[in-house]
Amino acid sequence: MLSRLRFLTAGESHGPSLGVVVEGLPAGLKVDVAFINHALWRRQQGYGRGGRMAIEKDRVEILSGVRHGHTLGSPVLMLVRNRDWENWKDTMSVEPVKDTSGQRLTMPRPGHADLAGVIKYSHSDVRNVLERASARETAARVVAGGLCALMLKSFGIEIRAHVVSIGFHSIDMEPTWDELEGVEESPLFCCDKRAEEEMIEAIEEAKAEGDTLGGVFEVRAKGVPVGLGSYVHWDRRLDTRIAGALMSIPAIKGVEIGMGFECSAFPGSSVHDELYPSEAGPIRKTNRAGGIEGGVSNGEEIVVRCAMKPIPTLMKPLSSVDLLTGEPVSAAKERSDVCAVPAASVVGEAMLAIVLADALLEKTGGDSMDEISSRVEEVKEKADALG
Ligand code: EPS
Repeated sequence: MLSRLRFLTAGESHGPSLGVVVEGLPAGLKVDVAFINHALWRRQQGYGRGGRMAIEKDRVEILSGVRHGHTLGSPVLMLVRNRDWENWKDTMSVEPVKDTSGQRLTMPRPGHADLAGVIKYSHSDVRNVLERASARETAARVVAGGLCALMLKSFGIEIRAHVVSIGFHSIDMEPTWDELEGVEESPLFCCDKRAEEEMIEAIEEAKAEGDTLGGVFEVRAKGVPVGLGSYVHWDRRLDTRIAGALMSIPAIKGVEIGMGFECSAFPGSSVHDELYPSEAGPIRKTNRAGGIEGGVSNGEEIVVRCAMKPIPTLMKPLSSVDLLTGEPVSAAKERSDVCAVPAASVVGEAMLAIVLADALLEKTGGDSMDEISSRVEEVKEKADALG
């Protein structure tokens, strides 16, 4: 899916740390650690988060690939330590422990990777699955995405996300780019105060009932030059790559770009973004395509929405089957979040940043920021020359 960048995360939810290696970034990128830590902080926020977030204070540690504040072009290895590891040293011990039979989890949670995971890897303990399937892994993605976002930012490309709905409660507006600034000050990263109040109430109700809630978040990118992605092959289309990357976020069940599913109900005259002449070349007055036409970025804001299912760990557990006895039981109860849609929106930003950084590198080539910089200017000038 990625053509110039590679990244690989590692780590279990209650192990010593999460790690990520990012490879393919140009040399000379200024690394703003505070920017990455701020993204990590935002991922921990959001009304409806559980007890774990009170324990963790996620911070990036850079172990390679950066010298004197700039990337070297070599693989960047980064860690986020799990503070909760202190409480899990025996359960998650790397060394063999004497008798683990008493600790074994055998009640898979419907909707989680638990059952398919134990069958796939021949595990006898659901913990061997859930530790890696946990959305804690997304902290490592936020770190990788933070580096990519820094590269994009230096070429004038910015990414912002916000929450569109929680359960049945949706915002009643289409926020402008500027209205998304500072959205993190809202406890739900939501621009619409009325909807935010309803969402908070819904989360409180779900919590009281031992239930969980999903929702929809939107991620946008501004300043993306024309021509990222391609219409010539299915796997080089920008929309293919964005949809795949966003779909890879745990609990995401749907991804749409621009008008998305809604465009299937309307005639072409109400869906396509008409072109008008201007001094700056052809312009559009609408952006129903969400910044991508024919698999290629068209210079408008990229707009992606993701539907997140409710978290499958319920305090009022669903029915399950004990894998030891085959008898009906209640699913395992792990400490969890009631709603993590705001957190997922930050992961959405990270995944979009990774895809766009990769597509920009593919378009502009270059081993160093200097080389890429002049190519980015050329690409932008070409679009401007139509004016
Ligand atoms: C998460 C950490 C986890 C969960 C959550 C995401 O911590 P713990 O398991 O110790 O409570 O809060 O994971 C899930 C919701 C899940 O389904 O796995 C995090 O850091 O984002």
